[in-house]
Amino acid sequence: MPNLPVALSIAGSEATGGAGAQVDLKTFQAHGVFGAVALTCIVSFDPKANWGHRFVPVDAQVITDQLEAITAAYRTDQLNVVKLGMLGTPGTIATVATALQSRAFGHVVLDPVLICKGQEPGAALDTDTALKEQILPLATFITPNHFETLSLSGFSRIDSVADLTEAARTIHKISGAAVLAKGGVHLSGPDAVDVYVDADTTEILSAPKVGDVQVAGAGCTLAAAVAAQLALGATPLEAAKAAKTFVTAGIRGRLTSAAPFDVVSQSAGAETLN
Ligand code: PXL
Repeated sequence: MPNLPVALSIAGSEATGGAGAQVDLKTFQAHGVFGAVALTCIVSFDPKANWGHRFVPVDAQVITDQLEAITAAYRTDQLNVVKLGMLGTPGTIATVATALQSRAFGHVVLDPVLICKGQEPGAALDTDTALKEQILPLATFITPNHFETLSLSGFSRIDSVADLTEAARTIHKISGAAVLAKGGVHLSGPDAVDVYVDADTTEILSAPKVGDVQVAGAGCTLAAAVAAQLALGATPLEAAKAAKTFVTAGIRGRLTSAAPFDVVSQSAGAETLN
């Protein structure tokens, strides 16, 4: 029996389980990939303050310690894929960049989380620069949403699939990574359109929109599904397509709660896997 593939998530905890490391582990598990986590921060929504984010960063040394334990336990042939979610502060970005430089991973899937739904865009400015300078060059696969695609490409607006394609190409040129840029509900029309770009391929991935309200955790789920597929040996384009199918089913089967956003169900996504 070959060993299970292992994937590493470097991400934050979102206590309700709708985003972050919790989503990464559930998504890895749904794919039959063994998950390890180095936690970067702890997010607790505040139901008394409009479900705003209470954010506590994990100490840099503790992040380094977690990564030391994980990389000592799993050698490169077993753990070849890392997925990066919310890093949250410039200090954490520097710590993670250093760790990634000292251990080779075949695939570094970057979900370039700048802000979460409901946060003010201004909160992203300092992490934005650090992420671009230190993490982007290390990524092999990037999954920016509409806002992150604007930020990483420098485009002032993205209103069409053609704009999204040009912006994805720009991010590919800057980073060298495969890019899966997500139009989501920000582009009008009946379909949720994502654009995949790598050195050889530009491909439009579309699926009918499931309503026109955003569901939380979709970005985390998509990037984690890409990471899991890569750990299972898929090509980047195959991983992008399978991850889109997984997240679309997960949105369709979403979970409703007293929180203001519905969240993706990874169990519903798992039904797309055989
Ligand atoms: O969905 C982005 C995201 C990622 N990671 C953590 C989060 C959020 C949004 O709330 O809390 C930990």
